[in-house]
Amino acid sequence: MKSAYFAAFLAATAVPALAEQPVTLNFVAEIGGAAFDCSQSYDHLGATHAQMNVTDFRLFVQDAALIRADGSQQPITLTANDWQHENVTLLDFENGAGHCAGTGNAPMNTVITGEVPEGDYIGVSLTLGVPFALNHIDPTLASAPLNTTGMFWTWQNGFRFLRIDFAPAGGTPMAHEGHGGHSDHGNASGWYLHLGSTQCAAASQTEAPSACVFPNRTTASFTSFDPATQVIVVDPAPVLRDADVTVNAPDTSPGCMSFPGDADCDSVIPKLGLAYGDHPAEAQQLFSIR
Ligand SMILES: [Cu+2]
Repeated sequence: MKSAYFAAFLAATAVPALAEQPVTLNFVAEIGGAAFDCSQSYDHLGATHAQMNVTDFRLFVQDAALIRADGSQQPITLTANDWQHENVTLLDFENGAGHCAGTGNAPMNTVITGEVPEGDYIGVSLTLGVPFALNHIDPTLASAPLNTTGMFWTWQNGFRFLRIDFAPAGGTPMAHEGHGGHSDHGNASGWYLHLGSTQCAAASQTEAPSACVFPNRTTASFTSFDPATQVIVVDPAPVLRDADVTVNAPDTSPGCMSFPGDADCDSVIPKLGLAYGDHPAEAQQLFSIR
């Protein structure tokens, strides 16, 4: 009697094996609607329609998910590889050639790959960021892609979630050169768009923080998206539309690096979907679908 009850209990609680279906999210990088290429220059950037080279173009995406018709989200179980670890993917659109020879490297990745339970999905959601639990680690000891030192900021702040670096085309010098608190920038000869967590309180510079005042993770959701036929476009031009990328605010990081009190960020961070100082968040304009 007791064993029969136990067998029935087991049968009732056995989880049927759900078939999985592979999913690939394809990304394309563009600058003002033109395909991104390290060897190109791009016109009409920012409020002054500047001509700029792009010298780096990489970003971390966490928590990629497909959306069901009822609005619920199915996290994508990522394929573990050199570009993906747990729930984070590094997208790398630069090939280390041309204008990207300074900070870039040859490998590239333009996809998120993984699987979801078989089902009907109508949309996609993703977050620009590195999860807190993975963000404040030692990159020299971390698994790929979190060993990408070109994306590492400081222990305290963690990784740059987004790194898109601009330099004036034709060698035109920047009007002001920033005097940021970073030790890793060398000559500030460009306008750098870096998003990451800021004001992360820690006991010391080499200890992980317990929290950040400004996590600066931003989510994009598209409720009608077919991974088989559509792409996710990453384009910083709409984000920079109202910024002058030919000047750096004096005594701040060169360009906009998310740190509080940098006038170069006033019109930029809100267009990433995040509040900045007394500038409220706007709809994010970095990601779109096509
Ligand atoms: Cu920086």
